[in-house]
Amino acid sequence: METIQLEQRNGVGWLKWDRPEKLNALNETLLREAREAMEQLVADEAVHVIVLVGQGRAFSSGQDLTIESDADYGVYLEEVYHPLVRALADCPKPIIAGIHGVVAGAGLSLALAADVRLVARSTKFSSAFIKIGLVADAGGPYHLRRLMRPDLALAWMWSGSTIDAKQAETFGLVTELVEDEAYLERLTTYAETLAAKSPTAVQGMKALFRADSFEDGLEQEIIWQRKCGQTDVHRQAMQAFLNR
Ligand code: T3D
Repeated sequence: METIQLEQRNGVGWLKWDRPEKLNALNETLLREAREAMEQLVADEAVHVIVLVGQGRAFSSGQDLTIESDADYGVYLEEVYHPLVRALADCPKPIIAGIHGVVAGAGLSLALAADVRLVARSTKFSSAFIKIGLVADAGGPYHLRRLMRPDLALAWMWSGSTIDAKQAETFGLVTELVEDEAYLERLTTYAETLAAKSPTAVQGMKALFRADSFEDGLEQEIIWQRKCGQTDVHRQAMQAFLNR
C-alpha cells in the first residue's frame, strides 16, 4: 500500500495513515487503502484490537484540499468516504484512535468513529469544515451528537474553531488525555492490555454498548453471555475461584 502502513504485534493491528509530509491529508488512495486495510484486520484472527494513528506530526489534517473543486462531493462521499466510515462503524473488534498533533475536518470524523480516543495533550481539534463552506461529514455529526451535547456540537461545527485537547475532553471527545512524552507508550500499553483480554468478552461488550434499543440490548446480552460462558477464559477463572 502507498499511503497506509499496517503492522501487527501482540494482538494489535496498527493502521497508520502514511502521508506525513501532508499531515496525513485524506486523499482518495488513502481512503480506499484504509478500507482495504480494515477488511484485512477484521479477517485476521491474530488481531484482537485495531489502533488508528497518523505517521509524523499529526493524526490527520482532514480532506486533501488539492481535490478538484468541481468534483461531485456527493458521489465522492458515497464511493470513497462512506465505505471506510461503514467499515469502522461495523467493525466487531475494538478500535482505538491514537490522536496527536492535529485532527481536522474529515480526519476528526474518522477519529470519532473509534470506540475510544487516547489523546496527546498538545493536540489541536479543528472543526474546519465550515471554514471552506462545507457541512461536517464522514459520519462526524452522527458521532458528535452522541458523544457531546448536541447544541454544543452544532455550535462548534458552525464556528469552525480549533480547540485544544483539554476543551475536547470537556466536550466528551477524549477517553484518556496523555502527556505528549508518554503518549505512544501509553497507547501501546492500552491496546496490548485490551488485546490480552478475552476477545469474546471484549467484542461482546462492544456489541452491547452499540445496541439500538433496550430490548435489543437484552437480546444481545443473552447471545454474548452464552458465548462468553463457553470460553476457556471464563471456565478457568471460575475454577480458579473455587480452588482458591
Ligand atoms: O469530500 C468530502 O465531502 C469530505 C470533506 C471533508 C472536508 C474537510 O476535511 S475540512 C478540513 C480540511 N482541512 C483543513 O482545512 C486543514 C488544512 N491545513 C491547515 O490548516 C494546516 O496545514 C494545519 C493547521 C493543519 C497545520 O499547519 P502547519 O503550519 O503546522 O503545517 P502546514 O505547513 O500548513 O502543512 C504541512 C504540509 O501539509 C503542507 O504541504 P507542503 O506545502 O509542505 O507541500 C500543507 O500544504 C500540507 N497540508 C496540510 N493540510 C492539508 C495539506 N495538504 C492537502 N490537504 C490538507 N488538508
